[in-house]
Amino acid sequence: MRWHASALVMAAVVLEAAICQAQTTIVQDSFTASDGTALVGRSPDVDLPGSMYVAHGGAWERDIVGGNATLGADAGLDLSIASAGSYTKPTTMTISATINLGTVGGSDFSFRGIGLGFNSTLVDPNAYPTGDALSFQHFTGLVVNPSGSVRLYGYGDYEGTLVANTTVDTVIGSFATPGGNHSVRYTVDTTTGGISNIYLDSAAVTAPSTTLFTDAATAYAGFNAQSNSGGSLGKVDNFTLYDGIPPLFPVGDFDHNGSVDLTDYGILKSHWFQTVPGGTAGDIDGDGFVNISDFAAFKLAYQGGGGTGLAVPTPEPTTMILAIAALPMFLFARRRRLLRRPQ
Ligand SMILES: [Ca+2]
Ligand SMILES: [Ca+2]
Ligand SMILES: [Ca+2]
Repeated sequence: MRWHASALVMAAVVLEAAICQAQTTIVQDSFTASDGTALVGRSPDVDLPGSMYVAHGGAWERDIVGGNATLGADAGLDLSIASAGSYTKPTTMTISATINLGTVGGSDFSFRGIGLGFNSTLVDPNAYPTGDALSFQHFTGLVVNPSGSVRLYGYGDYEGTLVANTTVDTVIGSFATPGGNHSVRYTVDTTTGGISNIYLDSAAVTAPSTTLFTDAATAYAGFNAQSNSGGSLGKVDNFTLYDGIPPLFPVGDFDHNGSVDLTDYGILKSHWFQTVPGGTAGDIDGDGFVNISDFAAFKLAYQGGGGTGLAVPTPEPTTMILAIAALPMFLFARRRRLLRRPQ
């Protein structure tokens, strides 16, 4: 009997490890640093062992301005994501970022705009200028054009002229308003080279059939900018590469604005003890009913999973009422702490 209990615990541990593995953040950078901090050679906030951004393209601006990675007219930045040490490069990866075209302009074609994706190599000894490949030269990924259209672009081999028969260039979606911040996210499978789960500002977009995203084509992960005018600047923020396919929104983010806050608590509270569509409106555990287990999960999500602060209440009516009554005070105290924290 004891053996069975141990086996069950082991199975639970393995399952939990598998779930965690499927959602691991392997690279994340929110570019919090002083204005002017160099991006080249920078380690992201969440980093692969020893990897740093490597520049390619022209010697245009690549630094941090206002908490964003800022790129000039032909500038690319990438990280090697090759297996190293205890880290093994995943075969299924999800890449996401917030992009802002800024003053990146010109007519739409293939790589013009801001690209989020992968490079097979960064430096081409045959490129001009020698040893410094153009930002898009070996790029495979999605490019947001100046008009807001989004293209799947691949194998940008450039030796003075585009090698058309090696280039894939397909419009897959668009942003109605090109200006301002936009989120781009998609998943690649290096065993098939396919792309899936494309989201533009959290709206799902039909993924085209492709075999572009091979292991070789995804040697580096990063972003680039290409404009028809010198001095133009585009911005990238919240650059993230996941192992596998993580949830589209954080746990507890009921209004899908990307953060877990008092508004989400209000949604949970207003649906307290109500039947709702599974996984929405305060129902975190997906059973279609908003109750104490959802509240407990929300509390953990709000605390960032740390589990400190309020004790998890037991599911008794009086405790539940007290817990719900106490949550705003707890949230308020947390917000005050956050506000006091020096930026
Ligand atoms: Ca930022
Ligand atoms: Ca929210
Ligand atoms: Ca529930």
